[in-house]
Amino acid sequence: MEIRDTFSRRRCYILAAFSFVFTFLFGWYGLKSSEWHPSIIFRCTVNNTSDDIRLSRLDLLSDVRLDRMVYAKPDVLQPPRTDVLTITPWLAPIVWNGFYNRDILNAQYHQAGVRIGLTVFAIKKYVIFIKDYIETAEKFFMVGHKVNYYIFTDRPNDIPNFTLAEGRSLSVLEVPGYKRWQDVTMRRMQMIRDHTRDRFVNEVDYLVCIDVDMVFSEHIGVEILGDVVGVIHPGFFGASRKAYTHERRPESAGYIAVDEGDFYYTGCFFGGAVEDIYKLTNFTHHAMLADKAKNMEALWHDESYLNKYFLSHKPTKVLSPEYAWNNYYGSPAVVKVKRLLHVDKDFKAVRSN
Ligand code: 5GW
Ligand code: MN
Repeated sequence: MEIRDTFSRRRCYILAAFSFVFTFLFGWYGLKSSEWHPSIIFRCTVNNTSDDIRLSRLDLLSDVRLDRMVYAKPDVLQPPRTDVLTITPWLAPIVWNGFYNRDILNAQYHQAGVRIGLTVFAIKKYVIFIKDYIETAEKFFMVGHKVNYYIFTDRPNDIPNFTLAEGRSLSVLEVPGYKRWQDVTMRRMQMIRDHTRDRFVNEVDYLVCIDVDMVFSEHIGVEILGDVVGVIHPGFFGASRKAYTHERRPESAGYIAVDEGDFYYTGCFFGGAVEDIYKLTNFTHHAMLADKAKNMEALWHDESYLNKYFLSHKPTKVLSPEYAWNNYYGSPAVVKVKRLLHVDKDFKAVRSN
């Protein structure tokens, strides 16, 4: 009797100590860290593939809980800046430095487990740009999120090996190098369309399409994501409609009248939800073909057709020229941060076949 009493009391002590340690450890984890963020628990229950159950460093990167974040209250009467337009007449935000909180956005998109594809073309001699492009993208592009790089090239052997951060992958897609440079740039639309339909829809939620003759020089993150995303050309943000270099011949499929057009969007950077990129690239490719049938080509090639698309399919998010800067345009006061920079091209070296 006595023996049994002692035994069960000891067992009771052990149990109590154990449950104390257990509660303490898990309680502390729950409060202190985001490893047990509700989004992760949610993802573990809905996705039962082993890959998703294993917590990776990417999951740990959500070091903020959306419901426990401390930040300055948005002030209705005090906009952070008053020097630039921040919303279009169709109520799409225009993204400028100073208006958004990266932590909130990261937590939101992380919770959704967003997957982003970055397409880039390195055809013929333009392969020389790819090294700096990918290396700087690793530093500044969507850090902490899932990223697939898709490099389209006719010279797969000239694409170097890259060491990528966790959650990021790179695919080299072999494509033809068109003879005329105009075709090299314009056919990008067709190639993005085809690969979107055949592959990208199964792999990513958003696609971002950026010229290769660029380097990432500052943070570019999930603030750029939206269904249809265009970037204001750095040479035209202060220009009048008349000065926009849209295609002005009414016969062209890229035609925009002088009293129409919202912004002059750059052709070097566009993005959107993967389904919307299919529509955009399908439209612009068909516009190019329609002109080709008439033996025409719009003034600024794919850029002209892209601007035409955005006229009737207005971007749901517009990026300021911070996102496609060119030092040729100097350093105007409104551009506080240059996030993506055009590389000065040695035209002789890259444009002769
Ligand atoms: C070559 C000669 C003249 C114009 C373009 C090319 C070219 C473009 C090329 O030989 N290879 C190639 O991959 N491209 C792709 O098209 C690159 O992704 C490039 O960034 C994009 C647009 O051409 P860019 O960058 O020369 O156009 P701009 O308007 O930025 O000067
Ligand atoms: Mn370019």
